[in-house]
Amino acid sequence: MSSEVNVIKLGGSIITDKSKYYHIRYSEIVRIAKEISIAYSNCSSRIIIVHGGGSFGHPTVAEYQGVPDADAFSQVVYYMKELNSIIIDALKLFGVPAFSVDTHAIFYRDCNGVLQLFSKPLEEAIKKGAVPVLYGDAILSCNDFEVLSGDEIVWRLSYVFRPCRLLFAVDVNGVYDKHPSVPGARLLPVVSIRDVHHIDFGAQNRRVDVTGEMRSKLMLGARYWNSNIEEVLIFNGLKKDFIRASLCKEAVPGTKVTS
Ligand code: IP8
Repeated sequence: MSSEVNVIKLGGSIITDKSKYYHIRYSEIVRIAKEISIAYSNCSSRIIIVHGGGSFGHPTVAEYQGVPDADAFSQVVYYMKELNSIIIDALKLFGVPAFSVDTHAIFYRDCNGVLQLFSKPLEEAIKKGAVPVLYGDAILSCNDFEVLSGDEIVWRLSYVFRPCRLLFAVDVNGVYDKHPSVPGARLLPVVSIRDVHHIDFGAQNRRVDVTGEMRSKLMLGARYWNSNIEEVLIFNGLKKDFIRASLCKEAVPGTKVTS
């Protein structure tokens, strides 16, 4: 059993179908829950799961054109909790002691733009072998409401857990130097967050996504990088056994992110 905390982000596009509204990918969720359960029993009980908004969060935010008021806030939270419950149900089906942590209840953006977090419950849960499941969500900020991406949650949690591994399970094989459909596009085995501005993300971010995809994942890394981070991996969470293998520290094809 390894001692570091594994923070794994389940991208919204692997747990939902983003081409439709409020559409769950049940078979993928069940497979993922089973893989996490095997990893929990065999390799690491120190797991925090964060999932994206997928076809629950993003269309709701798009419909309201952001989170302009209390009504929009309430609706986004409502749909995200629906999605979160489905993930929790699947994990519990496979015996993972997962429990929901409402992002909007522990995160707050202060007037200096700093993302404040009440992390104590997460720290205690990890010590006791419970598996917190957070999600991209709407949160309260100094003057307004805003969307907090699951990616930023993952990077922010790296300040709390030492050492930690950050695992991003997405629906592509990793970071490419251009869109994979472009002839000659290369999967990058390693990306330094210092080189992020050289990558052409334009076509990689073609879907409707209110928080941005690969680019913002890496830009956030540049902002949050710190010495607690042992490893950052972006890999294809739709490939069978990759999620289990990543949690068990086995080699998984993908892109390693370095400082
Ligand atoms: O899918 C966004 O989280 P993400 C959450 O991790 C909402 O970017 C509410 C759209």
